[in-house]
Amino acid sequence: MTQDELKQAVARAAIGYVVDGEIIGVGTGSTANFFIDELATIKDRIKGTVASSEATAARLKGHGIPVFDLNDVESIAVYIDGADEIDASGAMIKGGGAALTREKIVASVSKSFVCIADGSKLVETLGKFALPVEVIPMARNAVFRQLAALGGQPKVRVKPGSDEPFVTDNGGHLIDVAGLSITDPVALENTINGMVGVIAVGLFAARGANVCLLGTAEGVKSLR
Ligand code: ABF
Repeated sequence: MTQDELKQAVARAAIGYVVDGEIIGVGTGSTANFFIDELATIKDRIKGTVASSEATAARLKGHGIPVFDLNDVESIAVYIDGADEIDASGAMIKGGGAALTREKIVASVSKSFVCIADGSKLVETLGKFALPVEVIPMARNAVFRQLAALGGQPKVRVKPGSDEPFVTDNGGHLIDVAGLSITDPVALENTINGMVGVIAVGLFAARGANVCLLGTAEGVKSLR
């Protein structure tokens, strides 16, 4: 099976976690996009969605699926999203798709977090994927120096074909930190969150996934 077929399989399996009549939190990325397309086939069963990025909101609206502002929502039954890496405990690195901050916000309000990923995302120790950190632009270089002091190799994410910093949906810049071996994800998440100027770090460890559906050649496996 191709990687896309594996992603599509887990996206289909995630439909089983959709709660009828409720609001669903929806992630960002190619696997989440497959989930959105599957969700469209049962859109009459749900009240609506909260999106984790402008791109996800546009795709949902394109299917005629209601998209609510999080400030107008009391609770979210389940959050369904991809990941860049996930370990056996359900801790994740997210943010390759530049949506980590809103993903973390929507996940934090959701009763349950279902991660959907192709099997290649499962790792023993997080960190092979460069850890994304969203920062307030004026603090970019100050945070960059602190991240380098952690022993990683930070790099400012730039716009394609440019050396201008990429700008997120929230007006933030992104620093991707390579070379970290994250043996204590919760501790590192707290350390980086404590750096002044950091908006969010792409470590979802203090609140990881409750369920992780992995697409493999042998079928969809539930990690947790
Ligand atoms: C999103 O899913 C991002 O946090 C993460 O980067 C992305 C994974 O992308 P894909 O599903 O395309 O592999 O939640």
